[in-house]
Amino acid sequence: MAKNQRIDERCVNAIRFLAADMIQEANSGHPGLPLGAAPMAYVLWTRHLKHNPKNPKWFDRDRFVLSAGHGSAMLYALLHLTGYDLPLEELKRFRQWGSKTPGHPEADCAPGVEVTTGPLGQGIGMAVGMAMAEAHLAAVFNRPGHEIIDHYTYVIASDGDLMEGVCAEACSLAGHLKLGKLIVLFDDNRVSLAGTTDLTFTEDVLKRFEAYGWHTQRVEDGNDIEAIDAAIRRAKEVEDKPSIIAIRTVIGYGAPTKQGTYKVHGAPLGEEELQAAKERLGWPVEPRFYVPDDVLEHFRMAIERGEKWEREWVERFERYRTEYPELAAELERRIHGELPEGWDEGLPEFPPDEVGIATRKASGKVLQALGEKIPELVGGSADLNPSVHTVLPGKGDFQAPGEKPSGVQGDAGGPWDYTGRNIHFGVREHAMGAIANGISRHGGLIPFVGTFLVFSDYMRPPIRLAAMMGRKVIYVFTHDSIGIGQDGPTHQPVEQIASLRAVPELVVIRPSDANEVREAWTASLQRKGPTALILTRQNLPVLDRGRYASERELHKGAYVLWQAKDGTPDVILIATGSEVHVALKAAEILAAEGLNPRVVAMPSWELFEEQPEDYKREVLPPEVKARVAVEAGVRLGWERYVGTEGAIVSVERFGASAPGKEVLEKFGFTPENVARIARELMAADA
Ligand SMILES: Cc1ncc(C[n+]2csc(CCOP(=O)(O)OP(=O)(O)O)c2C)c(N)n1
Repeated sequence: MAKNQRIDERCVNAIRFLAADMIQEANSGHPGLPLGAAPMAYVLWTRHLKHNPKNPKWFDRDRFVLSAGHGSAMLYALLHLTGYDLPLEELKRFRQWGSKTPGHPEADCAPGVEVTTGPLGQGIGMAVGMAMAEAHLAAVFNRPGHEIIDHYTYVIASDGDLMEGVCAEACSLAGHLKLGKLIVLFDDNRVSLAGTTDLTFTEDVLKRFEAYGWHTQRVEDGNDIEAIDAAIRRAKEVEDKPSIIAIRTVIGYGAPTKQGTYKVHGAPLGEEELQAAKERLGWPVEPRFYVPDDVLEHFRMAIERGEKWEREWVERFERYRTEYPELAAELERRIHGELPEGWDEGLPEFPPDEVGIATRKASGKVLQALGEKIPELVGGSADLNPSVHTVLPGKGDFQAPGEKPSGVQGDAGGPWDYTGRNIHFGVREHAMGAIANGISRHGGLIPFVGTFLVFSDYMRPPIRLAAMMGRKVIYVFTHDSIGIGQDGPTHQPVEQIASLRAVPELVVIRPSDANEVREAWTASLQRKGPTALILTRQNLPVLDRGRYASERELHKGAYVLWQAKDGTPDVILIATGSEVHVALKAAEILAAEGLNPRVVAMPSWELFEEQPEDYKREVLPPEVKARVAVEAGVRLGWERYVGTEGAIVSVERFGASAPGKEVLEKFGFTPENVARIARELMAADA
C-alpha cells in the first residue's frame, strides 16, 4: 500500500512538473491549475477514464473535457504520459508556432483533445451536449444485453467556468434531463485570475447544483487521492442525476511563495520558485521535463488497458452485428459521418406563388422532410418552436425516461425519452450553441438549433468555436430584418448578418424563396463546418424558376437571377433574402424604361468566394460599375461587391416599431427607391 502511495504521489508530481516546466520553457502559461488539480486529473485518468491512447477516436471512449482550458499544460502532460501520440518534444514546444501544444486546447490538434476550450464555460456547456449525445445514441442503438454505447463524460471545471452564465444554462438543462453519466470535477481553489473568489463568487455552488437536480459531493483535501477516487466511484453509481464533486485544492500547490495566490494563476513560476517547488515536493530539480521510468510505466498501463477495453468492445460489437445487422450498419454509417443513401431525394418543391410563404416556414417543411431521411438530425430551439419551425413532428421529445407529464404542451409527439430527436433547450441560447458543439463533437449526430436572428448574439461564443472546430452545426435564424415589424428595434436584427459574415469558416446563407431554402439546407448538410440560415418571418413570393434562373444556383453563393436583355447589363442589382424581390421589381421598372438591368441573387458571400474567378466575373462583370446592393441590414462589407462607385440600400440605425411593410418602406426598401438609386448611378456613370 505504502509503495502504491509513493507511485501515486510521484505520478501526480510528474504531471505537476511537466506542466510547470512546459510553462517555464515557453515563459508563458498557467501553472496554478495543473499544480493544484493534478491529483484529481491523475485519479480520473488512471482509475476511471475509459480511453485507448492508441485510438483516440474509439467511439465508446469516455469523453474528457478540460473546461478550464487555461490548464492546457496539464492536459498535454496527461496525454503524453498515458501514451497518446504526443512526444515529449511537443511538450517542449508548448505554445510555439506549429506545435501540437497550443496555448489552449484545440480539438484534434493533439490527439485526444476532444474539444477546443479556453473561453470559460464553453467546455462544460459542450460536455452537457456530449452527455446528451451519449444518452440519445445509447437509447437508440443499445439492445438488451448489448450495451454498445456506454460511456461517461468527465469535466474538470474551474471557478471561472462555474461563474459564467453559459454554465448555469447548460447545467440547469442537464439537471432537468437527468444526465447521469455526466460527472464534473470542480477545482474549488477559491482563486481566480485577478484575486480570490471572496471578491466575486461566494454562493454555495453545491447548493446551486443541488437545486438544478444534480448529485453533489465535496472532497475536503484535493491531494487526497483515495477520497477523490471514492467520490468519482459514488458519482458513477448515481445514474439518474449528473454529478458534481467540489474538490478543495490549493492553486499553485507546492510553489512556496505563490501557492494560494492569484499570482500563480497565469504566469510562469520563475526559475527560483519552480526550483523551490520541486524541492518542496521532493522532485529532482534537474533535468527539466523529468519523467522517471517507473512513473512512465505506471501511466503507460493505460495503453494495455485501453487496447483491452476497445478489443472487448469490438467483440461485443461483432456480436451485436450478428444479432442486429441493420442497427450495426446504421451506427457505423453515422460514426463515419456519411449521410444516408438518397437523403436529398424527394424534398419539398414549392410551386411558383405570388403570395408565397415565409422562408422560416419553408425551412420547417424542408427540415421535416430531411428529418424523415436523416435520423441523425437532432435539435430544436430556445423556446421558439412555433416561431422558428424547428420541430420534427412525431420524432419524440428528448427527455429523461419516465411518465410524460399529463397536460404537457409543446411536445413534438412520439416517445418521451432519450430516443427523442426534438431537444427543448428552453430560453438558453448560449447553452444551446455550446450543447450543439458538444453533440457534434461527440459524433454520430448532426445538430440544428434555432432562435431569432437578433438573439444569435447570445450564442456568438459557441458559434465561433463551431467554426474553429469545423463542426457541422446548422443554425436556423429567423425574423431576419426590420421586416418583422411591430416587435420593434430590440427584435429587429440590423448588424447581425454582417457580424456573422465576419466569422471565419462560418457560411451564412440568406435564401430568397422557399426553393432556395431547400437548397440552403442541402448545402448546409454537405458542408463540413457550420452554416447559419437566415430566414424571414414574413411571406416571400415563390419565384417562377421557368422565368428566373434555377434555385440550384444557390450552391454557387451568387448567380444571375434575371436580366432584361442579353449583353452587358447597364446596372447590377445585388440582393439577398427578402430584398431579392424588391430588386426584381426595381429591375422591371428599369427594364420598362428600356434599360438593361441585371439582378444578382447573392444568398451567400462565403459560397460565392469559393467559386472560380471566371465565374465571379461572369456574375459581376468588372466593367459594370453601376451596382446597387440591397439588404435590410447594415452596409458593412457590401463595398466589396458594389465597389467605390456603387450604392448600398441598407439600414444604418436601429429599426422601429410599426407594421413590417411600413418599416421597410420608410427605410427605402421599395422598388421605386431602388430603381431611382440605380438611375442616379447610371447617370453618374454615363
Ligand atoms: C469567457 C472568458 N473570460 C475570461 C477569460 C480570461 N480568464 C482566463 S482564466 C480566468 C479566471 C481564472 O480563474 P479560475 O477559473 O478559478 O481558474 P484558476 O485561477 O483556478 O486556474 C479568466 C478570467 C477566459 N478565458 N474566458
